[in-house]
Amino acid sequence: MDIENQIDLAIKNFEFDGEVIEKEPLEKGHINDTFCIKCRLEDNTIKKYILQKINTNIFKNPDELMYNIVNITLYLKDTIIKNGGNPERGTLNVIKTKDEKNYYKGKDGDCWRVYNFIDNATTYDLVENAQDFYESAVAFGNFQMLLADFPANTLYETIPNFHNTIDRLNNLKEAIKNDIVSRVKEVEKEINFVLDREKDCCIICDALNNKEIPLRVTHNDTKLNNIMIDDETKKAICVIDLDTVMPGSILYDYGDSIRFGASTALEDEKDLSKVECSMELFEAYTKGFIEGTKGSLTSKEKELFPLGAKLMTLECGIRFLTDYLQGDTYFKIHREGHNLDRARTQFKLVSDMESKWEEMKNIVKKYS
Ligand code: ADP
Ligand code: GN1
Ligand code: MG
Repeated sequence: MDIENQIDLAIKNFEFDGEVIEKEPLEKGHINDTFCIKCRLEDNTIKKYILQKINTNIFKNPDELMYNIVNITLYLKDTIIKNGGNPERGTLNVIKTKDEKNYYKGKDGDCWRVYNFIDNATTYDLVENAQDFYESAVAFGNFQMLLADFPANTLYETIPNFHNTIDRLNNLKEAIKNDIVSRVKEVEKEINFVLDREKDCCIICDALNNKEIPLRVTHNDTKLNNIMIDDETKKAICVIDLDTVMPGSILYDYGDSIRFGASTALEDEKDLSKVECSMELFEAYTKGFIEGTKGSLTSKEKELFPLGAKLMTLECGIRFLTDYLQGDTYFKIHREGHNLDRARTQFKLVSDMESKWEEMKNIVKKYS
């Protein structure tokens, strides 16, 4: 069945207010297929929803995935209400199917979920100013605080070893060995860049295993386009894309935000001379995240912040490169060589961070 038919069938299985008049694909995000569903209400006003086709090649167990998300969002909703906030804008809310299921499964095995649409808010692929990035940091820090008491043992691990950098490196080595689309010869420079940094890959895992840093419930995918910023107030109001909320290290969340948001260029910029890790943005995020977590971070965690930023960037580059070598089956691509371009920006950022290491450490110290 083609996607249009799948969408129409999915729509029939949810109780939308009003009449569905438009289905607009939203192109952001590398994983799921996301649509804005517009409905006309009786008074002629428009109400929007998010309809998402879950990527079941990646999330193999949608029951467990949606169990996590329903419980996390209900928990967030309660906490937001207790704190006097607006749960319709402060968290995703899962809208159940007509038969009260967390998602709809079509005949082809296609899985669909519906969320409230956070209107008059935007996700950004590139920071427009340091203040917005600071606001996103406070919100991601707050998100961490909100989840601090969430019972971690009730969460399924939706993607095992998600931020196990050693495991990611081993996958790259395997992809190099198999070279199924004969691309290894093109990327020797990139491969060597990674192999030269092999010894760094175990640092966060070792620190967790040795209990030098705590295991927390973390988001694990804290890039700027996974947070909605209110168009009017410019405050970061809602953390979205909750598929990877799992036990992890705070360094994953801090580091991934720096990787994406402190870059002076888009994640897939081809002109590497434009790609740098901005120290102004690094400082804005560090300040906001430490404020947002309200003193709950340990000194060891903060000490490892620069390393978290570097390692999350290296890891993401490793994943893009691996996907390139495996024929682009994981991340959505929109052009030839897209994953390689993405890998190259990540490695450029890693080198740039290495050259600014002392400055990064000093900035973290200033706010610790
Ligand atoms: P992916 O896992 O593919 O990254 P996301 O859940 O991040 O998918 O959604 C992709 C994009 O869709 C987001 O970057 C955001 O722009 C938009 N989006 C997702 N959920 C909502 C929502 N509840 N309200 C408004 N926009 C949303
Ligand atoms: C993916 O889903 P999205 O686009 O927010 C990926 C992240 C990567 C990111 C790189 C489940 O995030 O881990 O860091 O792309 N998500 C998953 O942009 O693999
Ligand atoms: Mg996303």
